[in-house]
Amino acid sequence: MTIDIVTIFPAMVDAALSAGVVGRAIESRVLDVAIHDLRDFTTDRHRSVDDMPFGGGPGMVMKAEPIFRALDAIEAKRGGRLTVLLTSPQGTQFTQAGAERLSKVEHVVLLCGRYEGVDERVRSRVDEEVSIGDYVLSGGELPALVVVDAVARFVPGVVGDDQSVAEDSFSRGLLDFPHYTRPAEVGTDRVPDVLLSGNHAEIRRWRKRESLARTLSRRPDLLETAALDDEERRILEELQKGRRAERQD
Ligand code: 4GX
Repeated sequence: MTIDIVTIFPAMVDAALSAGVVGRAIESRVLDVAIHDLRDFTTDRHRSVDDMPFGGGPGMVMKAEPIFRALDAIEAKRGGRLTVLLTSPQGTQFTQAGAERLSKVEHVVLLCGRYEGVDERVRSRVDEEVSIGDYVLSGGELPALVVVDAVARFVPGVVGDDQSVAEDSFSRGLLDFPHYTRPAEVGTDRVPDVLLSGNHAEIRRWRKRESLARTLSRRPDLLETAALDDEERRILEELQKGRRAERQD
């Protein structure tokens, strides 16, 4: 897949994309990511990307034409249909399922908004408006980076172990189980015996139970849509029974 990012802070986006598994995937050309400085698509002496809002009021609005010229250039370069995303608090919530769906799209473009937002006419070229959560940021760069990271993990070859992507807690709709590494004892705090037992069936069951217990106590909403197997359903029943008993006394 190809990802084009349009921003007024290309250095910020570039720095973030050079680290970790995503950085390695770009370097090894498993992922084709290009960063475009919106100011390169301006035509005035001051390279203006924003202007005052019609109707008055505080703040500035991103101009439509530099964005249109950037999209035209990307379209010409990619030579196929673009799927244009705008990151904004008005968008539909970005989820793990959304990340997986986007990872199958050939050409994705991320528009990073700044200021009060973009001229409304830009939306005629936007396919999806996505929000990464209900809080206000100072620009769309961090949301775009969040989208790139979550989407890239689904592209074959980006994460070393495909198994770990498939088994990722959120892909299965549950919270993760606890992890431990050496040493087996930190002060008096010991690793659960089962993890040192070598009994892999027991370990698998313990992890399922921990995942389910955490999900039940922290994110019960996830249990409505989680795809549970028979064993998980049985363990969940048990946990719920235990919690009901707890509340009785
Ligand atoms: N999840 N922001 C975008 C400017 C803006 C506003 C409207 C386009 C349309 C955000 C979020 C977020 C702040 C990024 C406003 N651009 N984006 N920016 N939360 O808060 O995605």
